[in-house]
Parts: sequence; structure tokens; C-alpha cells
Amino acid sequence: MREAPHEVNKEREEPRYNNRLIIGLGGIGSTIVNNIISQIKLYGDIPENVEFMIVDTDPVNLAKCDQVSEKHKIQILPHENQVKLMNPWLDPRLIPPRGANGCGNRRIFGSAVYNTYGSQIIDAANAICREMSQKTGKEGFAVILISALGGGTGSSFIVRSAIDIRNMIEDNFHVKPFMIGLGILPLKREGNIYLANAYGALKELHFLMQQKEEKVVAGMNYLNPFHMFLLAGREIRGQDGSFEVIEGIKHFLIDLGFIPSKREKGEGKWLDFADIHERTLGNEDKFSTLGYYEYRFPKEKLLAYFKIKEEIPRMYQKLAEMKGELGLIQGEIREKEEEAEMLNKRIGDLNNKIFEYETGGGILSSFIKISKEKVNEWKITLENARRDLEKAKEILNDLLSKIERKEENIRNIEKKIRETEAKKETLHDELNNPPLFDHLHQVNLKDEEIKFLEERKEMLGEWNFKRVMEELNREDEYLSFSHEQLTNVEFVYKPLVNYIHTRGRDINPKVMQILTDKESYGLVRKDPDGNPTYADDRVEYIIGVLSTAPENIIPAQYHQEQIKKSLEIYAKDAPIPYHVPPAKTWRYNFAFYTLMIGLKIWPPAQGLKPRLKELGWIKDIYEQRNHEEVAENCCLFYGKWEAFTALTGIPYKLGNDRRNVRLVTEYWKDYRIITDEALWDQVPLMVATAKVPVDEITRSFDIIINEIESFEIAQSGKAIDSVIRKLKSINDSLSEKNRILNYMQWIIEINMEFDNTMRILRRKEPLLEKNKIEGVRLIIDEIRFDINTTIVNQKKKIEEMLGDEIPKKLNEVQLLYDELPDTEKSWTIQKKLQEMGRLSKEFNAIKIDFLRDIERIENPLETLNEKLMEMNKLLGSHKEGEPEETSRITGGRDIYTWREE
Ligand SMILES: Nc1nc2c(ncn2[C@@H]2O[C@H](COP(=O)(O)OP(=O)(O)OP(=O)(O)O)[C@@H](O)[C@H]2O)c(=O)[nH]1
Ligand SMILES: [Mg+2]
Repeated sequence: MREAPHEVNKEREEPRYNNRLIIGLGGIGSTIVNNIISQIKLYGDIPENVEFMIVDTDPVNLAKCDQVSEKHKIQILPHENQVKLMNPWLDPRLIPPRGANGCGNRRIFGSAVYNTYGSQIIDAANAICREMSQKTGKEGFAVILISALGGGTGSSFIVRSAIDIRNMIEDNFHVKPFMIGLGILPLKREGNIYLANAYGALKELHFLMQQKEEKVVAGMNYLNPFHMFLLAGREIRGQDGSFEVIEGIKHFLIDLGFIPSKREKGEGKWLDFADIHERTLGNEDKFSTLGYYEYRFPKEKLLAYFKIKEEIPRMYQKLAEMKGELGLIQGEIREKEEEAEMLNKRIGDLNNKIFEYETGGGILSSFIKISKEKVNEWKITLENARRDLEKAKEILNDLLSKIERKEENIRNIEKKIRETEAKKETLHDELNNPPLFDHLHQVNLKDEEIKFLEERKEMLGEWNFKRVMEELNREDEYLSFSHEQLTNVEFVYKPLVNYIHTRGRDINPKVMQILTDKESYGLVRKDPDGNPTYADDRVEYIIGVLSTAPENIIPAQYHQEQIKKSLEIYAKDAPIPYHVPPAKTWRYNFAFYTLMIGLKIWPPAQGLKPRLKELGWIKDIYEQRNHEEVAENCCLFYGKWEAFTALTGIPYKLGNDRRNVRLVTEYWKDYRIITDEALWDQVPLMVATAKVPVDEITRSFDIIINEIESFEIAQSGKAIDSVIRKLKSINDSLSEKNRILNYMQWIIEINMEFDNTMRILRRKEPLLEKNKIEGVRLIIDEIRFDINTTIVNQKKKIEEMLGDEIPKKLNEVQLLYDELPDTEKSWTIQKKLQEMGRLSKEFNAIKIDFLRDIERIENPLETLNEKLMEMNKLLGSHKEGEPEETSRITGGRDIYTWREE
């Protein structure tokens, strides 16, 4: 099924990434790795080229991960004094209180812990890699790092350890490992600290991903360690997807061969690491995501249910047997107790007899002559009886402890029966009413169907999904949830995050008109359907994979072309946008996975929401936090001042830790998640957006000017009528002012956006095509002409007319009527004169407001003018060292001002 351009030379490529190391960091990261291992073990041993490792600061969580060998659990227990000693910069108030879980959600503390104990993680990874490569005889490595981004431990360690592990493998094995990161975003309703942590972690990951050149500081290479960083969200379309996201990740990684199992070796599969590597080239600076839809028949659950059903009667039988044994022992005890009683009695009698004889006063001595021998005989019998009694007591004791043990066993088995019954109930419920998920649809089974299948349970091993649904007479349903779903766009790509691929119709139509005005500016092309195509909307690479046993596919219903088309919508005009080969996997699952490489998660334009919706909600929370609070959400560079300076250009001060901490926090607080290309790509849009309110203001002024310029006084007796009409429409036209002020508000926002964007652009080379630069310059010139000439003239004209000419004309009319003798002023004329007087007064009042208010547009327009001049400069002759100079113009906050401190 592989398409020609995907052909990869296996012999050359595959061994490079033969050894796979999967690392779970923090609570959720470790749990996912633990789940992956259980899943792989379902189908046999773990292949020798796959190793797992988990790292956490929370021992309780590590203990729960029972699938990971103790040797591969890296437990980091931060010791307060040690952490303080190694991190003198750390404000002690940031150390989590005793008893807090792990890093207590503090990324800054996670950073300090990593500074102190990180080498343990790297040493462990090194030992595992060494052992694995000795076993496999191969040196290539692929490493997958998994963690949640909202916590303290995983979200810090994933940023820090990725660089160290990459460097360790390069140094020790002399190969470049293929590195994949996988981060889980929090739910919208989680506490603020989780949301803000996730934003902090994303900023740092994004920063690392932008490091395109080797930069070695203190022996550490800060080149981007990741080839691909996948994001998955717990909340998908407003629903809690905690379970689905873990299932999805697990299945995605195993079924697609990222983590080979004995069943899915990863070689000769639809996609291997060399393929993935090829697709990620050039997109390492952007995030990616995975899509997941699964239709599942609960074969494993069903078999487990049958097994339990068979087990329970056996358990009851065992219980009955044990109770029987208990009865037997109880009998024995009764016998022994009687025996002991009898012996006790005999001993008493003998003692009495001997006593009476030896004291001589008894009845016996007077009537019977008793020989000494007889007494001795009694004594021997007494001794024997005593011994027998001891023995009986011993046996009795044994029996009593035996019965205690039996009773304990019985209690245990009763407990086990109760548990098993409960488990049976749960399984039964899960078969009857499986929970409904957006990404995971499990077939529900009615009691008769369960019974039907129980009678044929041997067949379950031989049948497959399609066959079993036919046997149940549910083939229509099978078709609907498998094949038909695949041709529905939504299901084809179902990403595990809330990603909106296009900016769609969100852009103001007037801005759009400017952008797509091909004749004048040539900024944005239209596709054949007339929709604008923005390079920034495109997902760089989309791969769709159908994963099921081939027997489950109904060829006539599997519309591969249609699926491809659906994917194409999101891939836009990406060079090789999709790939839909079926992967051979499980017989009872019908799954469709998508791998989407190169997401543009930022807002596509000024004033729009980010394409990755999660980014919107975590950003909002983060930005409400003050400096101290934000520090808790940051990790990278604390205590690594030298690297901070080398990578950001912001100088640290030796020995002034408090200041250095502040610098790092401030840097992250201001950091924006966007690539240089995207930022430049937004320039035409920003400039086109600026043109709209300026155009609108000139248009509003034109309306007013037209209105007042046509103020002519009719020469007949109708003069007063025309004046009244005119005054009304002039007064109306002056309400255009409100529109003008609205546009002014928009300009103020645009100015802020220019500030934010240019703050970053000032340090970057322009990354815009020449023709676009020309288009943008043209728009800038037009706007500046409007600001400096058109609007200035319009204002001047309006001021003259309103302040001077119209009052003069009104005066003329007034005079005209004043000269009229009273006898000629009819009642109607008098009424009209009154009306004119009222309108003139109104005019005067509106006029004063108007002239005062439109003065307010001057400042924003002047600022915009300055921004545009600077933008022009940035587009043209960008030189190193220029930023300090230009930053003064905007007066905005600029991180370069730190240089002067
Ligand atoms: N899918 C899923 N995610 C969860 C669950 N519980 C917590 N999370 C996510 O995990 C994030 C916290 O990450 P953890 O891995 O628990 O934290 P950690 O890395 O151990 O960090 P600390 O415990 O603060 O040291 C939260 O923001 C949640 O989004 C769960 O049951 N399912
Ligand atoms: Mg934890």
C-alpha cells in the first residue's frame, strides 16, 4: 500500500533507531508507560529492543506502577538541605511543604530538583541503553519521553532531561537518537496552577524547539533535542477525555510500531522511524498531534468474564470442601477433649487412692491388705495417665491452631469470592453498558448475546470483529461504526486536542478584501473555490492509518480515496499530505489513527483565538498571574545563568541570584509561542488590518464633507425649507463621529499588537517573499498618505466649514428673514423660523462636541504612523545592532532594555 515517494531504503535506515527507550516522567507519564507495558504483555514478552523507564518524585505513584521492574524505576526523593545547597538561588518559600506530593506542582522547584538529582536519571538511562545495545548488537536509538504538562515533576523533567539524554546518547554511543516528546495538556476546569504550568512548559518546549543551531554551554548542547513533540489534551470538545487520551496514546504508540510488541515488530510496517524522520524534517520547530478513533469489540473482557464465571463455582466448591474439613477437625477436637476429661478423672482417682493408703487413715487400709507392689503399680498407671494427658493436650493445641488456620482460610476464600463476584458484576456491566466516548466506541452486548458467545467461546479465537458481528446479526451496525465513520471527515482526523485547522471566515471581510486584492498587493492567493490560502493554516504533514486485521475490511465499503480527500482538507496544499495504508493489527479492533505534523498552534491573526484552543485557556490563566506566581510555572534556566545568557542574549549578573531569577522569570513571562516564519507571515495581515480603520475614517470624513459642502441656500422663498432639511442631515452626519471613535479604538489595539509583534521582529531577519514585502510597503505608503495628508486635509476642511462657513450661511438666512416685514411673516413661516432656530442651536452643540472629540484621533494615528515607519524599516534594511535604536521609537516594553540596566 506504500506510495512511491514513501519508499525508504530499509537496510540503510532502519537499524539507526533499532533500540527503543520509553521514559515516563512524573505521575501521569509513569502511569501511561505502565499501561503500555501491560498492553504489550497481553501479546507476549517485551521485545529485547524495547526498554522502559519511569521517573518520579512521588514514591507512592512509583509503587503503583507494578509493570515496571524495580531497576527501571528512578525514585527521586528531594532532600531539602541538599536542594538548598545546590540551588542557592532558590527562594526557600518555593520549597513545597513537607508531605506535599512530589514537586507540589512547582516547576521552579522541579528545576532545582533536576539540578540536584538529574544525573541519576541520565546515569540510569545510560545503563539501560548500554545493556539494550549489547543485547541487540545495535547502536541506533529512538527515545520517547511522556509526561503531563500541568504537574511539577514531569513537566519540568521533560524539558530538562530531553537535552541531557540526547547529549548522553551522542557522547556515549556516537549516534544521534531520534527523539519524540509527548505532553498531555490539562482540563479546562483544573486548578489555575495546572493550567499555568502547562503554558509555562509549552513556552519552554517551544523555545527549545526553536534552537536550530548547536550551541554548547558548559559542555551542554542546547540544540533542539526533539524531532517531534506530540500534544494531547485531556479535554476534547468540552468533554473529559482522561481515559480516552491514555488509551489513545497507548494504542497509537503500539499499533503504529513506535513501540514494537512481539506482535507488531515495527519492521516492514507501514511507517517506520526513518519514514517519520523524513516527515519531521523542517517541522521540528512546530508541535504535532495524534488523532484516534477506535471501534472495539470487547473480546478480552468477554473472555475474562467467562473465565470468572467458571472460576466462581470452583471457588464455592473449594469453600464447601474447606468447611467439611473444618467439621472433621471439630469432631477430632471434641474426641480429644473427652479423652482429656477422662484422663483427668482417672488421675484424680489414683491420686486419692495413693494418698489414702499412704496416710493410713482411709477406709481401704482397714479392710484390704494392700501390698506395696500394688501401690507402686498405681503410681506407674498415674504416671502413664499424666503422660497421656500431656500428649492429648498437645494434640488438642495443634488441632486448635489448625482450626484457626482453616477458619482464616475460609474467611479469605469467602472474601475472594465476594471480590470475584463484584468483578464479575463490573465486567458484566462493562459488557452491557460500556461508557460512551467520542474517540472510543465499544460494542455493547446483551445478556442473550453474551450467552450465545459463551457457548461458542472457542470460536472467538478464530473469528474476527466482522465475523462476530455477523454471527450476532449486527452487520449493519458494524458497517456504520467502522467503514461509514471513516468517510465522515470528523472521524477521519479526530485529533486528541482541540485544534481548528483554518482561520476560516474569522477574518474581517474588509481585511480579507485587501489581502486578496491581487492586482494591487498580491498578498494572499485564492484557491479554485475562491477561499484564501494561508501558508500558516497548513498542517505540514498528515498521515492517516487504518489499523485492523485485513479480514475486517469490506473492500467495497472502504473508500480510501474519500478518506484521503478528507485529510487533504486539513493538509491544504502540503507537498505530500496524506497516507492511508491499513496496518495489520488486532482482529477485534477497528481503529483509525492520524499523525499530524507541524501544527501552527498560535492565533492565526491579530484578535483571533489560537488554533489550538487549549492554548487560549491556559494562556488566559497564566497572564492573570503576577511575577511571583509566574515564577512557579517556569523551569528552564534557573541556576543555569550562563546558558540563559548564551541563548537569549540577556546578560546575567554574577553573584546576583535574585536579579538572575527575576530576569529568567521575566523572559518566560514575555515569551510568545510562535515561529519566526509565522510572525512574519502575520505582517501582511497586520498591515492590511491597520488599513481598514484608516480607510473607514477617511470615508466617514468624506461623508461629512459631502454633506456640508452641498449647503446652498435656495434663492426663492423656499430658502428656509432647504435650510431646515440641510441642518437635519448635517446634524445626522456628524453622528458619524461615533464610528470614527470606534475605529480609533481599533487603531489603539492595532498599535498594541504592532508593539508586541515588532518587539520580537526587531531581532529577526525578515522572512517574507520579495513580492509580499512590496505589497506590504504599498499598503504602508497608502495608510501613511491617508494619515499624513488625506485625513489632515479632511479635518482642516471640516473645521473650516463647521467653524466658519456654515455659521456664516446660517446668518445670511437669518438676515434674509429679519428684513422681511412682520406682515409678510405668516404663521407657517414663524413656525419654520422657530424650527430653524432650534436646529441651529443643536448644530452648535453637536459641532463643539465633534470638533473636540475628533482631536482624540490624532495621537493614535500618529502612533500608527510611527509603527508603520518602523515596520517599513524592519522590512527593508535589517541590520544587527539596530534594535536598541528602534525600540525607543515605540516606547513599548522591550526586553532589550535590560542591556542597559
Ligand atoms: N489523563 C489523565 N490525566 C490526569 C489524571 N490525573 C491528573 N492528570 C493530569 O496530570 C497533570 C498533573 O501531572 P502529574 O503527572 O500528576 O504531575 P507530576 O509530574 O507527577 O508532578 P507533581 O506531582 O507536581 O510533582 C494534571 O494537570 C492533569 O492534567 C488522570 O487521571 N488522567
Ligand atoms: Mg506527581
